Amino acid sequence: MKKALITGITGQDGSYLAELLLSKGYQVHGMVRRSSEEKFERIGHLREQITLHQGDLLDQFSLAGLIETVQPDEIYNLAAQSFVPTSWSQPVLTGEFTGLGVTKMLEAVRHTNPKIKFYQASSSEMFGRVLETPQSENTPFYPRSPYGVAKAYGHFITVNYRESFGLFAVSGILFNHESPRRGLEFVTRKVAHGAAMIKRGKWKKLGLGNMDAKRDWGFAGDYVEAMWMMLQQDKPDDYVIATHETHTVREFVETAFSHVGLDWREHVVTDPAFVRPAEVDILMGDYAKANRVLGWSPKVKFKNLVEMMVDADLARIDRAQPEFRY
Ligand code: NAP
Ligand code: G4F
Repeated sequence: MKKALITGITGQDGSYLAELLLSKGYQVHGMVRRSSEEKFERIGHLREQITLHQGDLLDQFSLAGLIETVQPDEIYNLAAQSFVPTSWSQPVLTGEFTGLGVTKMLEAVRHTNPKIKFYQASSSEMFGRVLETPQSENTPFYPRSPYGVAKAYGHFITVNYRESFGLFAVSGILFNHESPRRGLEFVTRKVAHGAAMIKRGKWKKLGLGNMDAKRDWGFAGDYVEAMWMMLQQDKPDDYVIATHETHTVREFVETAFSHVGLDWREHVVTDPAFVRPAEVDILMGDYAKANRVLGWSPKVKFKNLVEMMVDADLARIDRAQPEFRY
């Protein structure tokens, strides 16, 4: 039985990845931060099948100790400060979690067991002010936020440890991926949840920032499969994971509101508080390499994704259940 260790197991991707690995017969271990209150809603349904260990990306010794204890075959490093706007208000913390945290993980792997296969959660945010469209593994980076800068560091340190020490370390350059488990502050979930609240008469208005921004949105359940596939290859390499489609935030809003029979123009207002100091105007990924080498392609299309998210929020409101209990 293979053993996997997931950092960030309480997050959106961590929960889908844990489900996938369990379905493949893995023994799944997760690293969680100590908190005064346990909030493990996304993995609540898996608690009896997984083992959780306390650790923190800021604490080098906790990482090495954890790897020593678990002795995993594969590590998926998903933990990060992942919300772009927070990276402007907490740039140092973001650099330490999202950037230096990767080096701490790689050092722990190198000194504990260099045979462990390591996945780094890199991001299309590294392309930032894009130098070409669509973006591929060969497109240079031009990050536009402290988060993007930290991810670029995490990407290159992963490549560097592969080349310097021969680690099986891969960087998955994943474009935006969403689901009903997405955090409420991200625009897709904010819109899906807002449309559902307005439909049920609980809210009247929804304030958004830049609706002209374009993103390549896929389904998180599809994307965690690509993470696993990257670690099953004979050779470590880096891959773009995307849908090769791009849509504006406005299109997402239109699709969500029309799904519940509402005219978005009557409910959505612009709120400058959500406009960023620097924007990533357009992302669209070319996943040809992942398709050719891994045999991966996205399954869920844009419209289905939007409708899935809105339906999940409607159901959640109707059951009056707390966030993420589904
Ligand atoms: P998420 O829902 O925000 O989850 C982030 C996870 O990281 C949570 O489990 C969080 O734990 C954990 N974490 C944060 N700081 C930590 C620390 N110092 N020590 C230990 N754990 C810590 O993010 P996601 O959407 O699942 O994304 C997973 C990864 O992929 C992230 O690295 C993200 O930057 C990257 N990524 C995401 C996307 C996307 O579109 N979703 C695209 C490209 C890359 P708590 O529950 O304790 O907060
Ligand atoms: O949903 P977002 O906050 O995601 P963003 O910034 O693209 O980052 C996500 O994807 C990255 C991959 O490219 C990940 F690495 C990262 O961890 C995260 O998962 O914003 C998407 C777009 C932006 O252009 C933003 O300006 O939506 C625009 N937007 C417009 N109004 C808004 C809002 N974003 C948020 N969060 N809230 C708004 O009200």
